[in-house]
Parts: sequence; structure tokens; C-alpha cells
Amino acid sequence: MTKTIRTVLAFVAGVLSCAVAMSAELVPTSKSALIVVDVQNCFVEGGSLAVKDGLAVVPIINRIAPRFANIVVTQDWHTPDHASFASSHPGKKPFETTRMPYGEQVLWPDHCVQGTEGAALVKDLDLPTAQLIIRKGFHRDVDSYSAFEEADHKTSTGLAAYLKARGIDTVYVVGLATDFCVAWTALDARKAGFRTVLIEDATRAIDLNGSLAASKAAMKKAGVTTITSDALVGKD
Ligand code: VGL
Ligand code: ZN
Repeated sequence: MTKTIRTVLAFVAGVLSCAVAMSAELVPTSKSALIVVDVQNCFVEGGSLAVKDGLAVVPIINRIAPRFANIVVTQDWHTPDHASFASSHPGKKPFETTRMPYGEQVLWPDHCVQGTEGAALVKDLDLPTAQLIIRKGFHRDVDSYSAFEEADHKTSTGLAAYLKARGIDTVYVVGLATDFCVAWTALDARKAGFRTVLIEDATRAIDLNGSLAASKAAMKKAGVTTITSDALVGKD
């Protein structure tokens, strides 16, 4: 064997073992949790804050869920007069913004009101092994896109402590919407010290004034790994 061939072989072996190590690193373990964000009627086709093609995430989430020993589901869960609703601000229209004590707030159509059909999980979501449903956004004056922390950046939902108490070190995030609740959840997961993986094809975005590109850049900067579901379950 010439030296050149040996060098080439060593390089190929290096690349291969690196690829294997990378994919092994992505396989969920007993210390991984799937966080299924806000797959609720209000955010899918026919809902009051419908995310384009939102229902498409449901079969993908159903397919990957059996790979996870730990599953947490979230629900956006607002009071009827919630401060994030345009209807609570006379003269304001949905998708305009206002200043709240904690910063700029997008004003949304009324959505996900506690106990209503809109706030219910999408019927076809099939997660019989999910262990925790965390509800957020239930304080009238504070929004909560993130499953970890309310928009005041002070009030905890308790999720980080729950996951840590259960020995979780890695979270995989899916659901709606990519650029709001999914992204804020992924960013706060990094802040709380979890390895964080976004399963991109199991999310859909609202994309308001460039919010999708901005959220992707922020997640990349924060060290969120992005994959597609075929890395976990293979292609159909
Ligand atoms: C969400 C806007 C308002 C979301 C929730 O789930 O992404 N977006 N409330
Ligand atoms: Zn909301």
C-alpha cells in the first residue's frame, strides 16, 4: 500500500467514524425528553391563530414519539381577557405590537382560552405515554411563549426543575409555532443547560415580519442542533 492510499483510507475512516459518532449522539436516550409544544386546535387549520400547514406536524410527531421514554406536552392556556390579545387593547388590531412592562408584545387574535375547544390538544395527536402537560400563559398580564419561563423573564413554569429532577440532559423540541413558542422553548432549554435539538420538519411557523429567519439565527447562535425526523425514524 502506498503512503497516499494509506492517507486516503485513514481520512475516509475518520469521516465515517465521525458520521457514526454524530448520529449516535442524536439518538434519544433514557435521559432525553421530547417537548411537544402547543399542538392545539387554535394553532391548526380552522383555528383562531392558525399556523399555515400546522396539522402536518401531527403524523410526524406521532411517528417519532415512540422513540422517547420521556414526553412533555405544552398547552398555551390564556385567560379570556389575556393581555396578549389585541381585543384587550382598545384601538389595536391583531399582529400589531404594544409595550408591556417586560418589553414588546405582539398582539394576537384571541386564542387558546382556558377550557375551550380551541385550547384542546389536536385530537389526532397520539401521545399515550406523555407524562406531563405543562400549561403556560395563564397569568392575565404576562405572556409565555416559552415552556420554561414567562415573558417577564422572571416567572418560572417549573419545567427546568422537573426535567432536572428526572435526570434529563437533552431535550428535543417539536410543535407550533417554530418562530414563537418552539423557538423560545428551545432557547430557554439551552439557557437552562440542556442539550437541545430542534426537529425542524415537526414544526411550522407563523413568520411575522421575518420572525422565522430571526428565530433560526438565534437558535443556531445559542447552540440548538437542528435535525429532521428521518434522523430518528428513517424515511417513509
Ligand atoms: C404562540 C403566539 C401566541 C405559539 C402562542 O404557540 O407559538 N404564538 N401564543
Ligand atoms: Zn398565546
